Amino acid sequence: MNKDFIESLSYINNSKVKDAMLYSLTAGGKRIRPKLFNSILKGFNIDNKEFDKISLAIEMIHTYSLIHDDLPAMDDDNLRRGKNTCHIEFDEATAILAGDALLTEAFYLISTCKIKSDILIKCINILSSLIGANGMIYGQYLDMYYEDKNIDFDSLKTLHNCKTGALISACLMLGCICCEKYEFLDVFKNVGYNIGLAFQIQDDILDYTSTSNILGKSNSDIKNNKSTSINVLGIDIARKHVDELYLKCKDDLNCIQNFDAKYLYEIINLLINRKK
Ligand code: GRG
Repeated sequence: MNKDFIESLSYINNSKVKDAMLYSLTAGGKRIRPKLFNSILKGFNIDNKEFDKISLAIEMIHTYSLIHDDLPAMDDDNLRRGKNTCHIEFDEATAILAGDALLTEAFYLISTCKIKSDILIKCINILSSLIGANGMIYGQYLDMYYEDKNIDFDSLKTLHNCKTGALISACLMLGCICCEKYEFLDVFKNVGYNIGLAFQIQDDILDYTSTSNILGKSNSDIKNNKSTSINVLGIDIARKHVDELYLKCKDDLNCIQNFDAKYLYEIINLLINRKK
C-alpha cells in the first residue's frame, strides 16, 4: 500500500506538508479499514481497480484522524505506529496541515474514480456524513467532553460508535454500495458499528493491559483521565462484551444472500486475536 500512496499523491507539490502526509501514511498500521472495504468487494466477487482509490482514501482519512488525535490540543501523544507522532517528527502546524490535506485529498481521490456517478455520489454522501460533525468528529468531541467525568455505558457506546464505529461502518457500507447491493446496506451498517464497538473496547483493554512497546503507541488513557470501557465495565465484562459483539457480527452476516463472508470472517478473526 505504501507504493500506492506515493504514486497516488505524486501530483501534490513537494513540501514539508507532503512529507508529513507520506511519513504518517507509510509509518505502518494494520490497514484494517481498507481490508474491511475490500472484504465486501471480494465477498460479492467484484473486481474493479478503480475501487482501489476508495480503499486508499479510507486509510488516508483514518491517518488524518490519528494525526489530529495525537496533537497537543487533543491526546498529546508522542508515539504512533512505533514512530514519532507527526507533530513530533515535523512540527504542530505541519501536522495540522498534513491531517487537513489527507482529509481533503481523500475526497479528491474518490472523485477521480471512473465508476458510475450514482455510486460515487452515494459513497461521498455516506463517508462524509459518517466522519463529519455528527460522526467521527462528534465522537472526538465526546471523548474530550467526558475526560474527568463519570459516564454510563450507553453514553460510552455513543462515544465509541461515533469516534471509532462510524468510519468502520462506512468501510462496509461503501463496499456494499460499490457492489450495488443496496438491499444489504443496513445489515452492513450494523455489523460495522458492532465491529467498531468491539474494536474500541479491545483498544481500551490493550491500552490498560499492554505496553507502548508492543502497541507502537502511547497508552495514554489513564494519563488523560479518559472514560473507557475498563472504568465503566471492568476488564472481565469488557472482554465478554468483545466476544459477544464479534459473535453477533458473524451471525448477522449469515442473512446476506450470495455473499461469501469468509473474507470478512478472516478479518474479524484477525481482530479477535489482535495484540496491538
Ligand atoms: C478535526 C481535530 C479534528 C479531529 C478529527 C481526531 C478525530 C477527529 C477523531 C479521532 C478518531 C480516533 C483517533 C479514533 C480512535 C480509533 C482507533 C482505535 C484508532 C486506532 O486504529 P488502529 O488500531 O490503528 O487501526 P493503526 O495504526 O493500526 O492504523
